[in-house]
Amino acid sequence: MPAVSRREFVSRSALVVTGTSVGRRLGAATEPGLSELQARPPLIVSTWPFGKPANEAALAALQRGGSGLDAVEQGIRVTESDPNNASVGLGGIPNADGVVQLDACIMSGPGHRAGSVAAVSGFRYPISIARRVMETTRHVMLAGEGAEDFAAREGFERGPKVSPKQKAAWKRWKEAQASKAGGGTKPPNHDTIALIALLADGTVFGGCSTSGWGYKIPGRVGDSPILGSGLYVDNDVGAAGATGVGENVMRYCGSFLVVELMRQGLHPQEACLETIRRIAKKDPLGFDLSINFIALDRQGRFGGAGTGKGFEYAATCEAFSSVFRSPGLTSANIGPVGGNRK
Ligand code: SD4
Repeated sequence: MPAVSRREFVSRSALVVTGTSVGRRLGAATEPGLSELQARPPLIVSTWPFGKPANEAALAALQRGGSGLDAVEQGIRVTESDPNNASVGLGGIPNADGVVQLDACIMSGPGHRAGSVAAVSGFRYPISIARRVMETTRHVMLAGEGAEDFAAREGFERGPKVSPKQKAAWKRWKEAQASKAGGGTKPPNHDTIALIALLADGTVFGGCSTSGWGYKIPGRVGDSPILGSGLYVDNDVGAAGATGVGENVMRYCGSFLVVELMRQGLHPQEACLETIRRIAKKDPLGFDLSINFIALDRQGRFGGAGTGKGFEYAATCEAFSSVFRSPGLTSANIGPVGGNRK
């Protein structure tokens, strides 16, 4: 990977970052300057405003004396158990067959350990199953029926394969698909929780969980359970996580790239921006990719970046728990060199 010179990077980023004014209020979220994006650990950062209560649960787990893995697991379980969250856990939007299939992974910086499950139905807490895969098996990833059999043997809590609310919406979607008008039905939005944590002792942990792309082809697995794509942790450097269209993250090992750019010295937010720029330069869709990253490093610096107008993420430490708006990259402001590709 070519080294990115900091001077070159900063001057290029000035061309493409939207809305960089320091501390500007955007709705409930603040878009701060880089110098504000640093906190004394323990520090927890996660995707979307719904990450804030998850972060707070993670911090509480640490304050009770829990480990970094406990913090990640307890935090993500908050989101997985929210029946109103249509993109994480069993309240999520189902696949095209009307069944919610969940993806999740967890990573420990110490020991560089990882566990992952993909396309799991009928269990409430895929993040906990991923942790159990990591801690009790010789494998890293279990998928589909095998992962469900494992979860059943381990006694994990079950739940309905789809919520009544999402089942009704799926039926309407099916009917629209079957009718002539259905041809243009847009797939629903989808989100993910990626949650990364830096502990006071400098160790780094992370997890990721999603129900994935609504009405996806059964068996489809996105970036979220794929190490290096939806999540990556390196105890020497920091951690990164992704949300957005998994197909556009996993082809580029997006979270791994963010961490590698931090290893080269970039601030986490600059690393997220540069990753998106690198991906957009190669991809035929340019900046129309719908991808977003969060990152933190061992110095307690953190940040995020997304395509389009950017996105909102949550950061929590003992001094604050807030939702921030990331800068966004669009084809409109990249200029004549890389921009306006369709
Ligand atoms: C996926 N990346 O399955 C997840 C979904 C997501 O915003 O994050 N959507 O592709």
